[in-house]
Amino acid sequence: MLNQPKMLKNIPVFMVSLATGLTLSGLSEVAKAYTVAGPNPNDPLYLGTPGKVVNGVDLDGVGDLILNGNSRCTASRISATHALTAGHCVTDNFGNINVNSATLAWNTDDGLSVGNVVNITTHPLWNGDILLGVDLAIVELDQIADFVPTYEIYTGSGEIGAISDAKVGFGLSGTGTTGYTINSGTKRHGQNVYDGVGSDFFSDVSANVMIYDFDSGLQANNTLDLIAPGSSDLGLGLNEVMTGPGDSGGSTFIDGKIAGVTSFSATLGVGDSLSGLNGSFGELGGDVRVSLFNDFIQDTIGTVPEPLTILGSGAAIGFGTLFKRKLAKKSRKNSNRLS
Ligand SMILES: [Ca+2]
Ligand SMILES: [Ca+2]
Ligand SMILES: [Ca+2]
Repeated sequence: MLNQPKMLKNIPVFMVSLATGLTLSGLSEVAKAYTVAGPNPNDPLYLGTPGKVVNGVDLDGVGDLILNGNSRCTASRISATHALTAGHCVTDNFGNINVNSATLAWNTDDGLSVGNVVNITTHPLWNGDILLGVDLAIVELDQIADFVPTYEIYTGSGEIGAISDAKVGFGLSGTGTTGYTINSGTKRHGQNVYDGVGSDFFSDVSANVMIYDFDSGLQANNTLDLIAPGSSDLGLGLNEVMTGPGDSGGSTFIDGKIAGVTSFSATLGVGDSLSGLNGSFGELGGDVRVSLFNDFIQDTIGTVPEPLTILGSGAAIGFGTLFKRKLAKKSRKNSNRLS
């Protein structure tokens, strides 16, 4: 059942965007996985085996998110009970939460941790439009084992041009030559470089999105450089990866922290080594720039003060806190508790 994950229940038909207008409108929200630059996706170089640490990042905190028993995304632990993923993993094309049940599993060198999702919160501005760069959701679990690593959110501003520590996900895999040909469900990782933000390249993509290309090492597939000369390098050799269906929601780490959440991939009319959207060399990827949304994330995972702690603090403070809690509740209308 999980061998052919339908990443998004309603994957729109991908529309090739014309290089002339340089827009990405109509592009499908694609899912993600890792297609790798090297000849063998099962090379240990790419496998996120339990206990693996890459460039200082313990990959064990990146988990396998199964939705409604029939689709897959990736999510990373960010608190005692929360994990960060992509909004489109848990909603329809209009941003409405459509998950009835979900589990999140971490297979670590200390053991297996599996929890049930009990609450889902999407970013208040998430409406299904991936080009806005607010494709974020936080899932709350009934339990997460203590041994699962918890990641911090990157809050710097040095993402563009930085070589990621790792991009991680459980999606379809393959090579840059073949595109994705291998089932999802295996954790893989690799690297890429954010060449710019969406608005640097496309008139209809937000600066909240960070864009990168899947380099083969040949200028012919250096897509971002082809459409914006001087903007992009020839890649990282065997370490270069692109996402595929199932990688959505996965993390890209910079300075050991979560800097990007996998949101979509795209193919233009230029640079793509294998026609169509299939994870081949020359395709583009878009990640949510997480540093811009730290307030939303901290608000969502933060603990609400218990009534007992305000009892002795005086009526005025108690009243103010109550008011704040009401506001907080109101602003979380995109939050769904699963039964
Ligand atoms: Ca690249
Ligand atoms: Ca490039
Ligand atoms: Ca392609």
